[in-house]
Amino acid sequence: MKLSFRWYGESDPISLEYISQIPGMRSIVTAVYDVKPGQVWPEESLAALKKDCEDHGLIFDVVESIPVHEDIKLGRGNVEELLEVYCENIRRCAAYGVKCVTYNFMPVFDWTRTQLDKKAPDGSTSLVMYWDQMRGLDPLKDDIHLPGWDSSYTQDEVRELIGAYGELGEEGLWANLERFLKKVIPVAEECGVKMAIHPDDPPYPIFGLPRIITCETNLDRFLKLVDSPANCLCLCTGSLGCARSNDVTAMVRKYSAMGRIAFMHIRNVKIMEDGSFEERAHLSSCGSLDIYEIVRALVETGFDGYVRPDHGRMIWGETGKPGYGLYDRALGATYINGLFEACEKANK
Ligand code: DNO
Repeated sequence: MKLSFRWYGESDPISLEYISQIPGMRSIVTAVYDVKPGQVWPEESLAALKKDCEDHGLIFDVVESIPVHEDIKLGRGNVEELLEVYCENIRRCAAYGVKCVTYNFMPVFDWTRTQLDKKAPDGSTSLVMYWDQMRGLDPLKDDIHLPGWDSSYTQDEVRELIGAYGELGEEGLWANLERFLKKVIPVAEECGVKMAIHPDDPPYPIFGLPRIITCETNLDRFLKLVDSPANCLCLCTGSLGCARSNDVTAMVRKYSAMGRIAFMHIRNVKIMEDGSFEERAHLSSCGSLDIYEIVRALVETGFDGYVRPDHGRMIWGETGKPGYGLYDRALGATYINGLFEACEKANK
């Protein structure tokens, strides 16, 4: 596996120097952040990312994310032109050494949580989604801004988008995803890039918006849409893991054996009795997922893709971007390293 760490570019309070000091750290996962979805990424920005990483002994070879414009997902407006831009961005990333591009196909919102700083008894804080905080919220009526939602949309735009996705429905979203893949995957194949779709987080409908990258049946369907080694998963254990019905270890074993996981986001999550969930420390005993079994499944299936510790808690008084502090993600990286070393030695 190739150990990686997400870095938000120059404005990230965590320096590349600090990241490079984490044992075994190899790759940087980042993106061009000052360009809107649907626009071409400037070559100078990509060149600067590559150079910054190299100056710190790190490799810029994973992009998270090239965002998919809502009009591509909705299949409206100038889709062909937007798809062209998307392909051009893949080509440009590849020219600067990128081997894996992450994206998602979630309508309107990326991940959904109800609170970003829930305090645990030990004083650490983390992201949570509690149903009793969600219930009663109606984005069509209320002026709500849940954490993680794109603040660039006005409330009216959000309402319009929700209406449009309601009309589109799940099958419509599948059709638009297929159209996207049929255009993009051949380009990725040509330039040696693996496209890695991130699952919906959480993997069930929120406010009636269609969600399709959610479970084994749907992941099977997704991989068959374009049956290519460049059409892969970014298997996020914490996203799939907050639906009790998902057997994350079995999914990892199956898709890794098929060679269709390009990128692993590893983190733990605790599912509560009512289906709410809390992000927890990476250690298996801290949450509902068995991280040891997940790593063992990867090792036994010869996984050689990218791995990153995913969201960390805020600990030791650190402040910053929720989920993306240094300390707990570094602890996560070290734990992941330990599990891989043990599983690899046992597997010899
Ligand atoms: C959350 C991340 C996601 C992910 C996107 C990929 O912290 O894992 O925001 O980057 O869904 O497009």
